[in-house]
Amino acid sequence: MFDLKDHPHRRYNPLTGEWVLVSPHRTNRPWRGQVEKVPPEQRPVYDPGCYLCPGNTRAGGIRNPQYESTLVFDNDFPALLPDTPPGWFERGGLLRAEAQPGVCRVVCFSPRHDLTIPEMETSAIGRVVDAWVGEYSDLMMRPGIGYVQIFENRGAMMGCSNPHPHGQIWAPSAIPNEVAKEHATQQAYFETHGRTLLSDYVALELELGERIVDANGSFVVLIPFWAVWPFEVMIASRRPFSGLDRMSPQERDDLAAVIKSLTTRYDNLFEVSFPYTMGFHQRPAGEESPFWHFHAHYCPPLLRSATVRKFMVGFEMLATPQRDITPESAAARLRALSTVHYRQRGEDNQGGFK
Ligand code: H2U
Ligand code: ZN
Repeated sequence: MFDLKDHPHRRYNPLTGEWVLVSPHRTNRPWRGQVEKVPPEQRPVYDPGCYLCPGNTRAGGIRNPQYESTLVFDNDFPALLPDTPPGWFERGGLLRAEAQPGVCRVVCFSPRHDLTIPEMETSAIGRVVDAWVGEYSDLMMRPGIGYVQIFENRGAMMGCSNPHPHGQIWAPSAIPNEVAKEHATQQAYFETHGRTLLSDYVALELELGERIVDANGSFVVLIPFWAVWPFEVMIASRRPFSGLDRMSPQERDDLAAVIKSLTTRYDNLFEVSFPYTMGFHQRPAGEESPFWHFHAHYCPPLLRSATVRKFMVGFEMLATPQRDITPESAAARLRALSTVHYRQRGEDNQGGFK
């Protein structure tokens, strides 16, 4: 009699080995509350006070070039420093520390201060993908780098300090926690089944259909069965390749296309520039890992409107994350949304800048 649609249950995340509590009975009624809208923010194409705009001076005195598509530079306030001396600390087996050399980079997605990823043309997003590919390939080859984490924090709600479209790359010497979990689970799955965990997962989701948001020839966009955030999404490649550097030209174009359509749906959901943290998970530096299956995670905090967010507090912080809205209903909502951006509707301009 147990029904995923009605009864409180926990769902297993095979990538992390962790569980999420789902309470669907709390949202069986449609939401009737008010949906607040926030007035659209008007930003200039160029902001003389922005440290990411072309030609402006950053902290530390370096002047940005008049770049035309993307700009990548070493973070002027890096959390990791390349020349950190190796070393470790240990007391009684309980106090352990290890030096962490590494590199932090900033990636500007566009010279335009006023754009966001969904408002850029697919070809311009393709050049952002090229920048990510270049950085991943380059940093993976540097001695002492263990992992290259590419990510974007979007929106003030996610702690992003500047609306100019940009992301970051942190490349530490050790494999970070979340990646280490996925490394172990994917390796174990591959050893048992001879296929990557995500190829089998994606095939299952395509068969069931209810959590699929979008797909093209190379990528599938879905809300994972075990998603924690209300509109958390995974973009997974159809072909099991291990990192950005292994993409074909077609896969590069198809990745840009799903990034544009997903972020457009996100913005259209509450007609607001949708905040999120996104990032790629891919093979760490070192030996080839056939079990690693390239994917992106998008974790947006919003729950019901432009201003009502989900908090990870209480039970979730101390015990297990919990959600009310099911991944299936969240996927149905995202799937139903237009892939024409709400700010570009009614205009001839279909794609934004370049
Ligand atoms: P966030 O707003 O997503 O935190 O990104 C801004 C990054 O840009 C942040 O990591 C860096 C900050 O250290 N930065 C520079 O490298 N140079 C500057 O002149 C200002 C900010
Ligand atoms: Zn992952």
